[in-house]
Amino acid sequence: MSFSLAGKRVWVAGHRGMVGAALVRRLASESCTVLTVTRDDVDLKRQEQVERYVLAERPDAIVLAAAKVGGILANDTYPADFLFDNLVIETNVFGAAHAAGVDRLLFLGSSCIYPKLAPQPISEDALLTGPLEPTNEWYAVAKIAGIKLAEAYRRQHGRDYISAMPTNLYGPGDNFDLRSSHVLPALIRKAHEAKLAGAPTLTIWGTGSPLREFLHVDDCADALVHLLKHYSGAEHVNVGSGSDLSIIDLTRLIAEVVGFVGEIVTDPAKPDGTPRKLMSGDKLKALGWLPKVGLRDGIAATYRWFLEHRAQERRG
Ligand code: GFB
Repeated sequence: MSFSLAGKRVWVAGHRGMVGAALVRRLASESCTVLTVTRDDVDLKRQEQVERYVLAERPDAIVLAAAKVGGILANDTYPADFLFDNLVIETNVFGAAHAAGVDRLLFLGSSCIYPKLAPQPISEDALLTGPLEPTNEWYAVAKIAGIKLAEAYRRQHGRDYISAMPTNLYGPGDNFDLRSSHVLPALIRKAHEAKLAGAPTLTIWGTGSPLREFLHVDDCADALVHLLKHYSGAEHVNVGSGSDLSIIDLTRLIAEVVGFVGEIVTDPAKPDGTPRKLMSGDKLKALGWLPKVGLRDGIAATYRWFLEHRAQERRG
């Protein structure tokens, strides 16, 4: 299968988010026109605004990277927001795309769609084979609905809509707010602040034993463009790095990169979440794609981005 991006108009919905911004950077090297619109002009939660925009702009393809996202505590604390906002964004964008005759759409899910105790590494066909992880089931249900929307429009209307399931992502543009962030940016910030303060300890949430797979967002964007150009099919495709590590080992690695030399302390009162969610990358590999950014290099680059961004914030 081949979908040429040359001369095409591609709308990146959610271009201000970490993934959307990486996609815009990556698509700059394709000979296509990238369409973006801010929330002030088009609120993706307002159906008529989304319909009007898509009808007016007539993109040839849409990448739906807009979503309400957050780490384990945010997911657990705001279940209604994670379920409702994501469902509304998805139904609005899929509905507007179909109504305007847009025939190509790439939907982004998340590795948390899989059952909490799925056999590892998790292959695509594990979807809906068991109960979800309770801390993020609201978000997972919304993302499963998105996969099913893509599949349903394909089945009923012959639309070429596809879905990708990225693993835990990190990189430039990440959220470093400790209340809502994912673990990797949270630990970069905690390690940095502990180093500056000369603190003897750094506290991480949970037991430190859960295993997580991480992928740099630039690798993710590259994989998504690859899928956009080369994949058509009803089944979603996992997008991961192929290896995982424990949260405690991740903390040690981040402490080393940042230069924090104190002790790492666990806080078992905070949730661990799913014990492991390493995805199988076989399908994407068979489609001819492999990741490039190693975890240590990716963390170092993200730490540089964090320092630069903070410096800019202070100057601004
Ligand atoms: O990245 P994270 O928030 O989300 O947490 P999930 C991963 C693991 O890191 C959990 C631990 O076991 C956390 O308890 N952790 C340790 C920390 N210290 C910290 C910290 O300071 N901050 C955070 N945030 N975690 C999310 C889902 O699950 O993954 C979403 O809730 C989505 O729906 C996303 O799927 C990719 O990996 O557990």
